[in-house]
Amino acid sequence: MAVLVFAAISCDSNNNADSDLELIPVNSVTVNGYTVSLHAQTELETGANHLYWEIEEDGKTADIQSFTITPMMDMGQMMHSTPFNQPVTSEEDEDYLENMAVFIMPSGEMGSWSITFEITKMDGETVSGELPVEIASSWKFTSTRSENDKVYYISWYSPRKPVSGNNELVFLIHTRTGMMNFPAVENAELSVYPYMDMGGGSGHSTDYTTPVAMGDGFYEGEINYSMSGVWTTSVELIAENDTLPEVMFEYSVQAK
Ligand SMILES: [Cu+2]
Repeated sequence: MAVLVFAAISCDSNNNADSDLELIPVNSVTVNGYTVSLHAQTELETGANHLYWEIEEDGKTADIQSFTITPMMDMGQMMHSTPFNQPVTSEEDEDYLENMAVFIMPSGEMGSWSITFEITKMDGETVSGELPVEIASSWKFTSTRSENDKVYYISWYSPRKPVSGNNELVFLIHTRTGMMNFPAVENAELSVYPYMDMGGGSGHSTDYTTPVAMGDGFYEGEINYSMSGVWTTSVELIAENDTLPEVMFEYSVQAK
């Protein structure tokens, strides 16, 4: 489902420079003759990332039964995972297995990330390993907490590169039910407000439609930026009859 949503967005937004699959290498490791290479569209960062995996044996795409992953952050006192799904054949390029991972913290003094993987070979034997990854901090991710301490992770999914004029406005929302469990929040309501501060106490909003639930934690709307420059967008989440503390995204919109 996530892949379908992504594909739909790519087709709709002809202003999007990365709608063609252009990948950069992130990291790779060889275990028992299998080389596992991770690619992505940009450097990995907090919020939603599409991960593209290539598994090779003797320089050719390996014939395997399955490939599964688990992203883990080691924080010394504890370890935790993050919202993610398992790789499936990419619809954009079938040479890759593709999945999405929403990294909830950047790498740094707090801890380090790695993605553990398991390959099931055709004979049923398994090969496992891990790939360290570096997660940069980005403006596209934030979180908010309810009074009874339930945490909600809010990812700014689209536009990844906001431009003046019309953009798909898509958020992705998850919660946490354990250190390894981060389910999508499917039936929340969002209240958003884009604003441009023009200085001297004046400012303005712009045309937009409120993102609505599309399943799998995706909330889709549209935004039409009337100007390039620095914008903020506040997001208020109403989940389980609870209105959560407002969060704010701040980013710059490029002239088209
Ligand atoms: Cu962490």
